[in-house]
Amino acid sequence: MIKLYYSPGACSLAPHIVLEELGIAFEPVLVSLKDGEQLKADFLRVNPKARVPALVVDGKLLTENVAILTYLGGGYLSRGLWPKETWKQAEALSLISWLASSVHITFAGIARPERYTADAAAKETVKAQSLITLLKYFAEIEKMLAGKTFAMGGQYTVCDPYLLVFYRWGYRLSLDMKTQFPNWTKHALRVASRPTVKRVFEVEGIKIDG
Ligand SMILES: N[C@@H](CCC(=O)N[C@@H](CS)C(=O)NCC(=O)O)C(=O)O
Repeated sequence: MIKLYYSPGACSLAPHIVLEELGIAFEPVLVSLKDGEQLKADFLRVNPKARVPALVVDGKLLTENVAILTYLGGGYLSRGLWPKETWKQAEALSLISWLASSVHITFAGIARPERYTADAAAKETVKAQSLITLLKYFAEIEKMLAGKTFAMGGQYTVCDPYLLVFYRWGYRLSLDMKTQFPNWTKHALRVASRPTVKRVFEVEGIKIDG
């Protein structure tokens, strides 16, 4: 029995899409971050870290996108969402680790500057500097996707829905994603056009740009 605790449009969107894509039985469980449900006792009993995604497999908890995506991709290798060759696997791991430890964290500097400083003026500095850093990372993603169908080349992998999470968040920051990041936009539209992704967007009540 697999349960995925998610919040609409949060980084849990990546494993949500992957689970749908794998075609295995799972139960999506809504934890609304905007309503602060991650801090309520019911969810803290599941994940004391108070974050989504939380994947529960046969009663055992797995947190962290890098671990969850690796488990789902590698654990269901025959479904084709994880490279088969060791070098390619390491490359996929390298990408999702960078997304989690650099790109995601930089968003936190913009949306949650209080994690880095209690000083009101310094918060504005953290936000401004984080945006500069984020744009640098977005430019790297844009370059990486040039001439590619998917992040790993021809194969659609768990990396692609994870990239889609941050593409959508670009709109939240009112970035002109289409003009500034045309390669990434093509990639995001390609991923979003998959029937599995459409179904998950519907369940989460989200769109590619909002
Ligand atoms: N490193 C974790 C980050 C998880 C995380 O920060 N999730 C966010 C949603 S994108 C969350 O649950 N935030 C709730 C909060 O900060 O209170 C991962 O990659 O899984």
